[in-house]
Amino acid sequence: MTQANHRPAGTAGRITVLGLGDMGSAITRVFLDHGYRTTGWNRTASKSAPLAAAGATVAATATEGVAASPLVVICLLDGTAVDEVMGSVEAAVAGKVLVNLTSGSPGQARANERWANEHGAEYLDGKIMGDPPYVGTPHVVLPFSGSRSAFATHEQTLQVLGSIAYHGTDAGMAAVEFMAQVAVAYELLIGFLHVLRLVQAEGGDVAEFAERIAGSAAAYPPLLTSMGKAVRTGDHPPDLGSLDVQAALMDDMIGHRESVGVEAVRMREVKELMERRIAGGHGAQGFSSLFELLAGRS
Ligand code: FVH
Repeated sequence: MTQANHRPAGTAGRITVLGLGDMGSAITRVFLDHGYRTTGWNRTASKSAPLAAAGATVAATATEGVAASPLVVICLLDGTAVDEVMGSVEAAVAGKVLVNLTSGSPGQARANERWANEHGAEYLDGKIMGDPPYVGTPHVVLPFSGSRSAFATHEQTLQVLGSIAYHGTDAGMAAVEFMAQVAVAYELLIGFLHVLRLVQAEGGDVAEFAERIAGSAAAYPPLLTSMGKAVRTGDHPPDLGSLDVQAALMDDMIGHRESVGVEAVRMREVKELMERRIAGGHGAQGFSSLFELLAGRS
């Protein structure tokens, strides 16, 4: 093990980062900047050099890295890499807290926690919502889940990475949060692109239209939170007006799109759900009540 600068022995304030790619390197630098005695390991050793120059200790093997600190942060490419590296350090993880920040599914997180617990380690799963240059600022959001005691013990340390939140003892919930947040973006933005297609097909200026939508986006936060409460309680006030009124527009929405060669699959889904909900006697309720049909209720 090479140490860039000599520090007293002992493990207080010691952190190890396994994986010194773009994100792992950014995380290591933030820990160093906050005075943590940080050890780094990377499969390709050359990537460790800049971190050594910044004051990190470089571990020659992942096992050496795990042995160096009570808190081990894992930031590798994917679940396969995590499985490979964890498989190579099995004996060393006993008594450690493993914090896995690698992207992955809720199922992978739960399997990782089982593996860690079977090998005498505590496990926290975390996901990184933000890019490497912003690590260490509030702009990077990190949901965590898994061991409540491990989170309580290391919360202050993890807070240096960005805006953190604990999502409960189910190790999969950080991944659920990450996937859901990304899904909202993709669901909203693919619909937005289809609307831009509509505007363009009618000769409108898509950038000017986007500016107008951006200007009206302020109306969405209260609508989203009220719809979340409506879905939780099952009480669906007429949010965008009643379904009876909203449904009356749908044929025109679909017909217009198809008249200019723009797909209408999402509008057809909305129309079909509205009509089913109205037929079920819920025409006075709002758009949020379509959730009941998505959840398999009439
Ligand atoms: N970069 C970003 O903007 C996003 C932001 C949101 C979160 N993601 C996730 O962060 C994880 C790491 O991403 P990254 O950007 O650091 O990725 P790379 O720069 O490609 O570094 C990957 C590291 O993983 C190591 N690695 C890959 N496969 C293996 C393996 N089989 N065994 C051991 N290590 C492996 C790789 O090592 P090397 O190629 O340098 O030897 C890098 O250290 C990721 O989950 C993103 O989804 C980033």
